[in-house]
Amino acid sequence: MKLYAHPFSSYCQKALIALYENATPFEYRSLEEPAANAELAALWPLKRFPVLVDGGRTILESSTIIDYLQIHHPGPIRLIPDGDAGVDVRMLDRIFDNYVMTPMQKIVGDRLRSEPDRDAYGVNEARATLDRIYAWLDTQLTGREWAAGAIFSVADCAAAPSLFYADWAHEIAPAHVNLRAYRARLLARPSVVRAVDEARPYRSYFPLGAPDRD
Ligand SMILES: N[C@@H](CCC(=O)N[C@@H](CS)C(=O)NCC(=O)O)C(=O)O
Repeated sequence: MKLYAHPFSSYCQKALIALYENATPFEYRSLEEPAANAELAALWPLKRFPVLVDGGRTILESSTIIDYLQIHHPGPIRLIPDGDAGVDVRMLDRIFDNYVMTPMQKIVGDRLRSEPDRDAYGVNEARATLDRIYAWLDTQLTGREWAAGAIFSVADCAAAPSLFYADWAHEIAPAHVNLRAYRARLLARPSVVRAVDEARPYRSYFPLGAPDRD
């Protein structure tokens, strides 16, 4: 199995956390390497990453990669439970991607644009979305260890990098004690520690300036 990924990419960290949770063997095709970029372009014209290649099969989209791993390379940690519990973790996975990762990327991506191309309205909207989702998540997380309850799941794989970077882009208010404590628990989980540590050499890539913490 080959994973096309960059260590600093939030969606790649999501897939990497799933792989590290189960110590699943794979070849890391780092997108720091020009050859890996050329291979990625041939696999997926949108050149979004991560992309997983297993034999003749190409799997796009981080959530689907985690789904695929559980079916074809299962390990002791089942990140997507069966039945109704599976609905809960998939729902939260979509929420972290759509309402934490997307607005975070809007704020970060805007800073990479030249001044005349910046979108102040869109960035303000993204900040407002983050404020609303932080408040909602803070309530949801009352009494929970992980996103959906007691079991670490695909939702936590999505939550870890999205909250990691979102807090850098638009800080989680101190009043959101549940959410801040959850982010800290995620950052202490060994699979997440590994993904964050592998990305450390690339912190200068963060266009808003990486804060001196985490
Ligand atoms: N929905 C995709 C999003 C992937 C994505 O946007 N990845 C970013 C890196 S975190 C990327 O490819 N950025 C490069 C680009 O937008 O061209 C997934 O879940 O894998």
